[in-house]
Amino acid sequence: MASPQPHFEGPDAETANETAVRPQHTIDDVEIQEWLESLDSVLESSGPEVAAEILERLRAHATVNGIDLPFSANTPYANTIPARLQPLFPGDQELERRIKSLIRWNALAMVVRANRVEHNIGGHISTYASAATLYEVGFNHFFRGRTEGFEGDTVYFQGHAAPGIYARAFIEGRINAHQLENFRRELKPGGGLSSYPHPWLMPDFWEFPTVSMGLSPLMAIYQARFNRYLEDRGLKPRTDAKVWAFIGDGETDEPESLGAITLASREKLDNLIFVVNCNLQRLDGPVRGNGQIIQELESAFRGAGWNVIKVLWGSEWDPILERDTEGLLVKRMGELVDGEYQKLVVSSGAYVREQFFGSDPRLLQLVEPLPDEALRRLRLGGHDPRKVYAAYKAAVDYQGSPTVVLARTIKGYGLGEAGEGKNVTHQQKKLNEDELREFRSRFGIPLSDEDCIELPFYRPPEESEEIRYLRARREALGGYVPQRKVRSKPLVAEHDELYREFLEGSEGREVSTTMAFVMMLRKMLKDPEIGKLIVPIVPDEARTFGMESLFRTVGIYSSVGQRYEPVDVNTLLYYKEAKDGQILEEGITEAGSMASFIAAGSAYATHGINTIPFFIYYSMFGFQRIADFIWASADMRTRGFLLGGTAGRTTLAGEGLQHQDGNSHVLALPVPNLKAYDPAFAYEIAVIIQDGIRRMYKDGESLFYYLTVMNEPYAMPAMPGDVKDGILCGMYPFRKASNSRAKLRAQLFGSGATLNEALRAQEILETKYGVAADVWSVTSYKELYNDGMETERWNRLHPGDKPRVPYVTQCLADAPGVLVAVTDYLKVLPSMVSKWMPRRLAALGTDGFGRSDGRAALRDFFGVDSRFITLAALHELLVDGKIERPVVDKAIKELGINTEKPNPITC
Ligand SMILES: Cc1ncc(C[n+]2csc(CCOP(=O)(O)OP(=O)(O)O)c2C)c(N)n1
Ligand SMILES: [Mg+2]
Repeated sequence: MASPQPHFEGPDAETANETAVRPQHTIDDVEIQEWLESLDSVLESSGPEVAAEILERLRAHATVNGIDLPFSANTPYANTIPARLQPLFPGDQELERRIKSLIRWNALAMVVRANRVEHNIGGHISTYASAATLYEVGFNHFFRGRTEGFEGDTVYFQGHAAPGIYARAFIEGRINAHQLENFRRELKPGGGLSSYPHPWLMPDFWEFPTVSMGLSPLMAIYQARFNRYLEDRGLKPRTDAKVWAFIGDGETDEPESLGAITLASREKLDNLIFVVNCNLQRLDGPVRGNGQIIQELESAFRGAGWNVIKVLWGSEWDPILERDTEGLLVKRMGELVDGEYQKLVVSSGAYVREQFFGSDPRLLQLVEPLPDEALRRLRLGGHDPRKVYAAYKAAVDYQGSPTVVLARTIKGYGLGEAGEGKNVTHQQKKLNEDELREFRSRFGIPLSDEDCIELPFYRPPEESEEIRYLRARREALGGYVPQRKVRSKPLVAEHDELYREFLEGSEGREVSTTMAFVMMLRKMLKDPEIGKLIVPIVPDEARTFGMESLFRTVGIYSSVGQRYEPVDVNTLLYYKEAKDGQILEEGITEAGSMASFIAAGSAYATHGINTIPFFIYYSMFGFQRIADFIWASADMRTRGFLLGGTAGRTTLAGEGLQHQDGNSHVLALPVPNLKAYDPAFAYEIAVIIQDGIRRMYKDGESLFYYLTVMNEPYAMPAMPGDVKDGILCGMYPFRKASNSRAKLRAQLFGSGATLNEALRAQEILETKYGVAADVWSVTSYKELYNDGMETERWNRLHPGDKPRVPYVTQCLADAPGVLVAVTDYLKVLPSMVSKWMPRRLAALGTDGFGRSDGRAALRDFFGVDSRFITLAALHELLVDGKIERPVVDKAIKELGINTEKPNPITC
């Protein structure tokens, strides 16, 4: 077999370099042997710490003497914990093996049966097959449930391993056979099981949505950090609870997977354990056919300061390794690339002997006493409970940094010809009769040849040893995992006082909605009930939003306090970091900030604490950039407020096309439990936030909120009467026409910053063209759309009942004249509700790329300023035959509109 240079092993690269400049000396085996023996004797007499110290000193000595040792963050391709340092396995290994086998069987049965009933319904066998031992050791010995007295461990399960987690819950008696039968068929009577971990679909079971790859590792890191934040701020007692994240080796290709690992080590998150299931395969084939994914990950994690524990070889290798006094076997292990390792998995013992051990006669000698069959059955570390237990034990005991366990496994383990280690295994969901019988026999499932091909779910009797053992283990560990429960108590106060001042306007003072929001936030932070629960989150944009005053008042969270005197210490608003700081200043990571938002917004369930996150960010870098995290937070029933700052395509002046957001309200449409608002005035924001806190934290609704706030200053009016319901439902009349008897009438709809343009147009229309226009504030097209759709749906399903009327239609029942809407977002927003309006709607919006320019120029460019609104109203009147063409021609001239300017969508 060809043995290309391994990518991450240092010595070979080193020798290759050296041969170019130095005469080659053959290494004297005897000399090497002597060095190894002396190291062994130090190890034996003085232990690993002294041995490590000597090696460190040797390395320093070598450097001083001009030996250029290449940098390597890798250790040899061997288990990090040698056999002699392995703790005793505390469980009943045989019984645990039987339980695991039953879970394997049921996991396989549920997927194969589902696909027999409904062709192509999907599901995965091979992921759990590779990870079963990794999970079972966790379930039997490590994952602690949430109890009254202890918060419990937090486990992120690999999404595609869900069948195994269901199968365990079945054996535990938490999921019944009917549900298993309806895996991936949730709509069947009596319910089924969702394909992957989805708290939205199974809110009593799953806690964390993990199946979109890369999200869970990042979420787990920020979850572990948020746990510390809660402790440092005194919101929960300090505990030794752990956050476990099980991820695939292929999954580590996602930039999010490794993107925040330095945060974890910087924050010394020894409450965090990653377990990477290194089956060396992803969906299509090998993860690194030409390299070594384990060594690559080791160097990345070690380089980032993590404690890395490799679990590569099972116990069967120990005696062979012991016989190998020259270190040849470990060297050989490091030589193969993953593609070769995969080949060994599917090959015979004779092939293993020839290709793996056959590279050196001394290696062959090591395994001479073993028959071929024994060579084929040399287990990998991730399938050996003793090795996995040792790794987990070391991981939970480790202090000072997070730990990653890199466990080598075989994808499709146990599937034999049906897919073990094969490239097609990821999608294997059918087994023929022989393959089923073989699987049954291999794992000792008590089913006959005939019965097993029917794939019955198998659960041993209640009083069986297996069930009693499994129950006892879970009891000892505090209950079942996963399990989701809302643990927080609802808030009680109404908070009217908090928001009252914002309902009264700014008395002519010009402020932006961002400033108004920050003032509100400042007040909320002082509130006796919710003050301490607020979690302000910023991705390095606090100054952009005028929030720097909060640095001083509530502090920026830092797990180590502030070890330096800040450069601006003499100023009022100095940069104050503190151990009990409240602001999460995440640095330039919207994804990380969103993960903090998720941790804080789900603490009501995870910790029983009603933390209320306010994550404020540059609105263009929200939905556009991290929509998948937002979707996951929706799935997870996260509560809180997302604030898209500096929002609006024409309101954020100067920044150009990458910054100016005309999209986010469209991108917010698909998220079902997200309320999205584009408020124009401070009182609208106050009403929305007060109501949002009530609905989420008093009434316990699974909602979250998105508000866009802008940086354009203008006077904030007082709330015009009691329009709270209108604000929340999506629209209300802001300013009626002064002359409602006029012959020419119009209705103008503005939102956010464009509301002021509509108000200016109202004036122009009235004073110059004799058109009396009413102006409406549309706070949420999404609310209007959902209401209209629901009304239509209900009417369709109840043709015999009195038809319901959409809210938009009700609002406009007596509203005369032509209709014009203007938004700083895409025209589709107003257009999507026009069908429920009494007449044709002219929609103005900002479709197209942005430009770097001032607000006035941008609003001219997109055609959304007061002049274009005026023109749109006049044109609608012309189409209706209410005015003559010369009026419109004249208006175009008077308004200074260039009729030949290009369409912003095409330029
Ligand atoms: C973001 C994302 N992209 C693609 C997929 C589709 N997908 C599902 S499993 C899989 C391969 C997983 O490989 P690995 O992470 O190694 O897990 P294994 O099943 O081998 O344990 C892919 C590409 C996904 N679930 N999420
Ligand atoms: Mg994999």
